[in-house]
Amino acid sequence: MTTHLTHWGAFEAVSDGRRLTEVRPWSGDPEPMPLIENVASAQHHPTRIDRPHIRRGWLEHGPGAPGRGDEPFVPVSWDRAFELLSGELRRVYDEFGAESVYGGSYGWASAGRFHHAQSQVHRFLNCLGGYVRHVNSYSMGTSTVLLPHILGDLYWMLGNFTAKSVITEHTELIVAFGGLSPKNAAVTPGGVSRHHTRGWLAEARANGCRVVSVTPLRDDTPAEAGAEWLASRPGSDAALMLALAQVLDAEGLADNDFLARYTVGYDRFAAYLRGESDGVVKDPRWAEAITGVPADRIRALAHEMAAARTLVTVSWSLQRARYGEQPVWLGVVLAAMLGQIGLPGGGFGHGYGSTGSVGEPTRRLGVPRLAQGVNPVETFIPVARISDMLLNPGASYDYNGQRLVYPDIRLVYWCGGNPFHHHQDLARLRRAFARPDTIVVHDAFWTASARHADIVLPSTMTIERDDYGAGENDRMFFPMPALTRPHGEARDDYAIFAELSESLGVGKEFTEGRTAEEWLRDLYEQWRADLSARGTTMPSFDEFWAGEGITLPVAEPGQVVFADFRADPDAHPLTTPTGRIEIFSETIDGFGYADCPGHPVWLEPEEWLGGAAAQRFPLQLIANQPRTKLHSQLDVGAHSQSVKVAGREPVRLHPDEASARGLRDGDVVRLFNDRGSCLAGLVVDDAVRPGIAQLSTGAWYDPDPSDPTFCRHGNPNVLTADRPSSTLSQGSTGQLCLVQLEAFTGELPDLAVSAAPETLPVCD
Ligand SMILES: Nc1nc2c(c(=O)[nH]1)N[C@H]1C(S)=C(S)[C@@H](COP(=O)(O)OP(=O)(O)OC[C@H]3O[C@@H](n4cnc5c(=O)[nH]c(N)nc54)[C@H](O)[C@@H]3O)O[C@H]1N2
Ligand SMILES: Nc1nc2c(c(=O)[nH]1)N[C@H]1C(S)=C(S)[C@@H](COP(=O)(O)OP(=O)(O)OC[C@H]3O[C@@H](n4cnc5c(=O)[nH]c(N)nc54)[C@H](O)[C@@H]3O)O[C@H]1N2
Ligand SMILES: [Mo]
Repeated sequence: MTTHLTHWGAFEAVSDGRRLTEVRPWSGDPEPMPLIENVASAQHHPTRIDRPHIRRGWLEHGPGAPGRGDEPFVPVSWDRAFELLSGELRRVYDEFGAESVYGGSYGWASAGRFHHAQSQVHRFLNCLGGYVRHVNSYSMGTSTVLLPHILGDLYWMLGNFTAKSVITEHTELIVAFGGLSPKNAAVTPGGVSRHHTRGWLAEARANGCRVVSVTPLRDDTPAEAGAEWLASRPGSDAALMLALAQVLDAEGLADNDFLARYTVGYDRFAAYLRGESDGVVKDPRWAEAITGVPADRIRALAHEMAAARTLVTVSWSLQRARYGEQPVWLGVVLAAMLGQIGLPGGGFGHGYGSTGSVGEPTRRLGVPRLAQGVNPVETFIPVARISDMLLNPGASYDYNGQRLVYPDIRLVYWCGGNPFHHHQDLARLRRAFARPDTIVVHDAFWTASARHADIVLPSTMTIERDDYGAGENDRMFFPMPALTRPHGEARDDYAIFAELSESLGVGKEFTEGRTAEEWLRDLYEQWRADLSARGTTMPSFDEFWAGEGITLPVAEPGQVVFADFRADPDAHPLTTPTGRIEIFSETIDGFGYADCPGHPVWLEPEEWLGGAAAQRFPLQLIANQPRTKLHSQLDVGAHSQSVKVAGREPVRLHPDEASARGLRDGDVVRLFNDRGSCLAGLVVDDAVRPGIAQLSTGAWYDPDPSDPTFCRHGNPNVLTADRPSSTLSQGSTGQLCLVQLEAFTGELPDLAVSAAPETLPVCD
């Protein structure tokens, strides 16, 4: 048995050299995840890319030839692929410069840290002179920009949020906006070793902790928590939070000493709560009409929060929506009004149910990584502005107090991500992808992004190469020796870039004369020597490689976030402009953005159940993270396939919504709005609030050949809008949009995406 790490857990496997013959969860995992079943079953699937391919039109007519996404591919040898790609890279860098290459290449790739695809592609492009990069993420793009203005750096917080063990011991009430999802906490970037969300919540409950789960889906919080379910309208959390704040303010429950000592701007916010600034008191009755939560329940909850040690936690999904700043900011404000920030088990959290790492003890050490080099290009985009950038070269736009200009992109290089999974409004993305001269994709599978590229290079899967890895804030550092040889002619991204950089005259810069095996050993030994100089002893590389993984030390097992700020705000100020929690931000106010003013407010989104658009499209689509896979990864794998209905992605609907449409469990249905439509397989479930259609992300986009707005498989991103959360953060809003749903009555179309695309005879 050899151990291997994925973003969704560690497993032990036996291999015959070509495939895994036995897979079982890592013995140290108390709550193993069935997602590991996707790996072996996908490895030799017909959608593996077995050799380099070039799109026919590009091969015949050169860069810029139309037909991207519609044409067959021509298999070529590696030598031919390197010749064509290095020639094209040379042309673009020489004629248009590094500012014309988009190498942001957003995506999760695989868990192993040396073969981390983004590190590899960024290092490679830096050797060539740099590239236009992206900032922020689809995960937390809105919070990443907001929080430094009002509370502090999000990435610091994610590693330092109060430990789950402290919550178990001290917290009496968790108010979880967006729930505490065990399916999401199954995943950590770089891997989770020990899953324990259910166990943690069961223990907290046994210790007297109550959970209120504010979400449209009952199972966003596991049964073990025994949670009260408040099924408010999606997109309305800011109104609910304002009403909770209004009760605290009006009924003398706010901690005024805390507000005076640790925060700035409460008065201006309170004037809004009280209706002094706009004539509308934000009381529970006002919020009931918006959220659907009874006013009495809101008032009582505010009292319960003030009477208990309360953790207010907001999932990341709430900010992946229009005006997504507001519920995050208000979560901070509520926690400040309760006066519990910096106390054990109280205060504000963000993402306890969004990833496995939040609330894990803060790890003291990083793990070895390959340096990415220096990118001299200053131009960047907020990551979710990809279509805007490609469609509008030279246009200017606002972001976080800056005025920026979109570059003119000639070449797009993607390695380790799937934009036709992650971006919104896929028909628009397709138009955007038609613009550049050349699109290059490395992937192990024929994803929709690979099918929309010109030069497609087959990368290995993580089980096919030597690596090592540890998840963010995870204590286990695993060796990951290759379990099998590669599928077909697949190569490691590192090997591909090594060869390309050689032919482009920067081989020495990229490889520094090392093979991947030499890098693994050298990076490890360098790390070990650095630690040894600081008094921490680690095994030699050979011992590590032959072992079962090592346990990394943590700084302190029971951290309490902002405890030092609470103890002495002058000695330990926050990193905000005032050093205090900013309930009113002069900086944000100074930007003058109507869609994100100087203090948190309720703003009505374009697409929500309380608005006019719901007359035509009466269901709120929840496009959340999938339970049976990570994003689009290994969608062809056994566990992902096990929940499909007639081969389509499952969509969940409340029994009343199903019967109102004459639909039954197992029916194939069509979801649609003005942007697009898709098929899905119906699952009728009363865990879903009425008014909701829950279709998780991850089904590979399978456009109808005559209509790219129609996905035959169930990718919700043909329906979502390519609108930013706000001008401030320009974050993704993929979580929510409005749709209608009906029976699908036509002949069920075959899926093209579950087979390799059409290929022509080899050309060399
Ligand atoms: N509607 C809607 N859309 C969303 C979201 C939402 O909530 N709603 N959530 C968003 C979020 S939070 C995220 S993070 C994104 C995720 O978006 P992505 O991270 O782009 O999605 P993945 O499917 O993880 O894509 C990773 C790709 O890398 C490939 N890969 C794996 N290992 C390797 C390797 O070693 N080398 C190479 N070259 N490739 C490799 C995989 O096969 C896969 O195609 O989606 C976003 N999209
Ligand atoms: N199994 C699995 N786990 C994952 C991932 C995966 O792909 N698969 N992806 C990982 C990644 S990259 C990320 S960024 C995180 C994302 O973590 P999150 O963003 O927290 O996860 P989601 O599943 O998108 O959303 C969580 C829940 O929020 C609820 N919700 C949606 N809109 C609203 C709203 O307006 N108000 C309220 N109160 N609730 C709402 C939905 O019911 C949804 O199920 O998950 C990580 N974990
Ligand atoms: Mo994410």
